[in-house]
Amino acid sequence: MTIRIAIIGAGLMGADHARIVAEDLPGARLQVICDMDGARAKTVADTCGAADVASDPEAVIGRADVDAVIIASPDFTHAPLSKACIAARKRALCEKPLSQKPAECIEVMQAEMAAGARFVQLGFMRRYDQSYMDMRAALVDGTLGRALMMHNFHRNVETPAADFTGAMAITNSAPHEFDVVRHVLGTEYASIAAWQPNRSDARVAPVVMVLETTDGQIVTIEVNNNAAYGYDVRAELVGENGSIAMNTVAYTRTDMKLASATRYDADWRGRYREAYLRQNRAFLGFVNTEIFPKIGSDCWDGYCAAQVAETGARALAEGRKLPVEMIAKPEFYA
Ligand code: ISE
Repeated sequence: MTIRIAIIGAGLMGADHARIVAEDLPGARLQVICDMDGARAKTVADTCGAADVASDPEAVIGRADVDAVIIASPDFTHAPLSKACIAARKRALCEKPLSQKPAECIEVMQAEMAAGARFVQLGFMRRYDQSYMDMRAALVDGTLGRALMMHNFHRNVETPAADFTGAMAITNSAPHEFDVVRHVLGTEYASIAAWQPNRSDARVAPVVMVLETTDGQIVTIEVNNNAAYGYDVRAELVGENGSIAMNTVAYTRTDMKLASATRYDADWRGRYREAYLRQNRAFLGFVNTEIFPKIGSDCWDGYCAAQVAETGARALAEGRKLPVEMIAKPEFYA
């Protein structure tokens, strides 16, 4: 059976998901592109060959000719639209974050629990990136020994908006790190502290975080949303037997005029191309089998990321380390 997919939101990520569904997802068909901006929806639909365009997301979710939904609309719509998908009993791949408010994540979990099944997979695609998969495998099979530390760098060329703040670096960009690190380590966070150096201009400075896990590991995270030179993500997992570091991913190197150079992408879509593809294939498997993908992010993971992000933003504002206080994990998400 061909799965008919609706994409809600035709911005950068919506357009990327549309391309993946159209070109790289055998067994799926692009049914509807939904966006408040009709011209934008039409451009993506025409480029990717979607059957239809629409502007009302709730109506799209309810359509009989839509089997599954990809939510790529603005962050504040993620939780309400996830709940609409649960109510319609349709599987959704929801871009991160589920919500920036932990309480709203809990509401989505409650809706799923009441429905008695999982419906929402979150777009924390880095879990499907080979570098992090290698790190996780080395911990699971024991070759690296006990994990001690994980160091992470997350650099964007520039902020998406001029009024971007340090708190937003923690609630918007850092959730990728929060999620993938707790996935690799298989643990939760106990505390977080955050600081920023001074810049010479009004742009948002990097945020540097130090976290302790409940299992006694130390995690460092730098998020620099104004790194200027390119999109650059690095990570190193240090265990008792050695360390595993992510290599810079570049398909080519140019040697010329006594110099050797590799290129950086301007944003994350190239760096994580393979991860998005694997994630979306896993989502299609979820739609077909109703079995939640083995390494996918669920609503509990969305709640955890939101809770640590919210605590991190407070730790930055207060200039001190704060405990990460989480609700007990519902049995449903075990
Ligand atoms: C941005 O918020 C994202 O969601 C991207 O996936 C991430 O890679 C990027 O660095 C973030 O700033």
